[in-house]
Amino acid sequence: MFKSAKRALSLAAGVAIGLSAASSAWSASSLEQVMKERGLTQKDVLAAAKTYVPTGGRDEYLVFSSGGQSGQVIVYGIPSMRILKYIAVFTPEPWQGYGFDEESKAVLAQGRINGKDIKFGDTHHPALSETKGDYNGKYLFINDKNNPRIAVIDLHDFETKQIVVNPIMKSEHGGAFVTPNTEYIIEASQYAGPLTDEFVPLEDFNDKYRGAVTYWKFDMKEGRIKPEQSFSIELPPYSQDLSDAGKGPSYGWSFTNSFCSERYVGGIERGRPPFEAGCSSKDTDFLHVINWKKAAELVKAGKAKTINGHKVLSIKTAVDNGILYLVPEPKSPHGVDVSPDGKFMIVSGKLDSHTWVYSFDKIMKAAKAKKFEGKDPYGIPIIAMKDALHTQVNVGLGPLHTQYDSKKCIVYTSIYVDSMVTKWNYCTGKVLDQMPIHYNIGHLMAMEGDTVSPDGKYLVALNKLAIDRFNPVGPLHPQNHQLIDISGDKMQLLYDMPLPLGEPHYAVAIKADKLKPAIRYRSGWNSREDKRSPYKARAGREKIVRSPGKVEVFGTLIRSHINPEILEVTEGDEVIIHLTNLERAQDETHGFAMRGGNVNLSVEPGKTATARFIADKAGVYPYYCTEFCSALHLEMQGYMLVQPKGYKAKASGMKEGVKYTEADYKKQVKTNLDTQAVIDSVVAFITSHNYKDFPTVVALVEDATDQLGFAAEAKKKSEAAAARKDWQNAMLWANQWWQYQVKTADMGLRAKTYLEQNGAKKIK
Ligand code: K7E
Ligand code: CUA
Repeated sequence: MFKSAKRALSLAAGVAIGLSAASSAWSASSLEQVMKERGLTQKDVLAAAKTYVPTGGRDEYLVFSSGGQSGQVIVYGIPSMRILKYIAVFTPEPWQGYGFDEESKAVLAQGRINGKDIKFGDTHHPALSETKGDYNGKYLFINDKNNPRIAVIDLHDFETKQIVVNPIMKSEHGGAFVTPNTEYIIEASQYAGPLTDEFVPLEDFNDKYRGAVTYWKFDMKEGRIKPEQSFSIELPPYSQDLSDAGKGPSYGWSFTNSFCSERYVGGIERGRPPFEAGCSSKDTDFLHVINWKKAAELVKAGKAKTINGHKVLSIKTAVDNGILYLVPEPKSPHGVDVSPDGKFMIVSGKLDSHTWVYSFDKIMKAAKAKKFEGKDPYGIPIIAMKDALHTQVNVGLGPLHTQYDSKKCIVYTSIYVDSMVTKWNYCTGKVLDQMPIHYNIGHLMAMEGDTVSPDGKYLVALNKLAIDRFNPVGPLHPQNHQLIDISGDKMQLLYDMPLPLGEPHYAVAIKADKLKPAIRYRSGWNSREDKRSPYKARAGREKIVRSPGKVEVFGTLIRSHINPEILEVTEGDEVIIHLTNLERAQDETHGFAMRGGNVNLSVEPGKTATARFIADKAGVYPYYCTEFCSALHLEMQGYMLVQPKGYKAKASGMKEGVKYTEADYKKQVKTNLDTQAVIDSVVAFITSHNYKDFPTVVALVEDATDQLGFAAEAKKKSEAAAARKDWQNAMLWANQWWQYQVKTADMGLRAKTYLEQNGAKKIK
């Protein structure tokens, strides 16, 4: 009865208290005592207080971190560093049903290469969509270094909607970076290759291998990349690296690094020194300076050639039209980061101890005056370093990436070899502070640090190694993100967070209140394509459609049953199961899993998802809901019966385990009426308070009202059966009526507790 629901709730609370009580520190009464027992210093406690988010609290920033070899995106909060989600992108991921339902299989299929399904991606650089150089909270993009691809994630539901394969690159690294209004998503190649798909021997490297930078056109309204409006610029085979887009005065331009401009091709087995020797022999490499705005006009004017169906501007066309320049940059550079005001670009050479600050203004002046120090072997004009440089600062050995503070001219550079962060001023060229990092920092990220208006506050060091920072878990270690307080003059280390999911190369942090994710889908929604599913089913309209060799189910999910519960098919049938989650309640996802065939769906409220498979072996296949959705979740089950060909069903009906009497029915009805009285008292409490001021409670009340409606329907069926003296069905429907009441009571109680804890006021 209702009491049992209450008991279950208090039981859960008891368990939670028991757990915390197990730690002796918790039971200690004073802060000093806890510090003593746990060996914490004052500094530790201060750091803890700066990161701790009390139960039920929210983080100020959300981070989207690359998931490296997992092919996913990791979402976590700052300052708490609590992981909130892994977004499946290039890789099948069962929890989200990604790569299991037919709808998401279609998304992954967009990323096929040479007709092959690619089940792995190496994600490096996430980028948030921007308007006027600021994050608008709408979309996230991320690249796949291994299989040159870019994915589009919609932040309305944190799902991957599109994957585009780069038609000319064989490898990439310099993606994804966006232009200030997300006109384009920039993707630069890494290891050079022929732009076509043919075989070309390495002996032809200088002549026939090429790099490129692709500008993917993005339609913000539709939320999709438009491949037919996208284009690339052919570049020399220089191993292009990271990119960044200009803004403000440099709007319309983009910048791409390179390494191995020596164009050295290794070959240890041929007795040649390895790549690493030949790729670092010169003192400088090249920064590519490209006018993407003019390039787009040239493409429109028909100046591009077509390779693999994709528009490509040749080096010659780019040079002839003054949209491509080179500037020497320190040996083996990694990041290029444009300042918030768009006037400077900071570049670091991994094999150097300096960061080099370039002035966009100086570069433009030299370009206009045609003041070049020469041309590279491909005819691209080279602007002398002295004509482009603003300043050069000694920051430590192995500088990689730079992020901007909210304070003018203040930046933070990750120093790989010396394993530290250097804080410095790029206007004066002065180093201000240095902090050791454990161990070997790669990227670093400040809050909204790559926008036109960085927030400062926190910095995260994305470290390559964890070594001894955490409890050992075998030879494969997690990665370590270290949270640093940058609000003062000196940097303060606050927290170490292990990330056990691939190598997160880069991350971006957005103010959490800029995101407006949905809590449910519109009913019958194909979330992967963002449109109403033609396969949606409504309550009471579920059906099974049969044709020769095929069974198609239009079913529903709602606490706590799957409709259909019995599915009979014939061996060899193609089975297609469309399931719609009828819930409107927040966080009432149902799953659907069946033995033996990779059948696994995640169906969030409102969603319609499809499983398709061949029932190739006769037998019995239980299926069930995989999310603990209610007290009767375990009963959210069913059977698929795969009958052998030619099977004839037995004539007799199903035998039930228990025979019910009129007394059973009456007892159940009494329980139901008692439960109703409790529900009524909860409802009275809620409606006598200003519950409409609490959106959480309004949602709970909506859900409870739905459940109560279902209860009323079951009640009717039970009473109709009782009138026929069919005590079996009367009792079963009375029980169903009670099941809905329990769900109602559960919502009601949650709403009541919420109101009590959040200071609701009595009205009238
Ligand atoms: Cu690992 Cu940007 Cu791909 Cu640097 S990247 S460290
Ligand atoms: Cu639905 Cu468990």
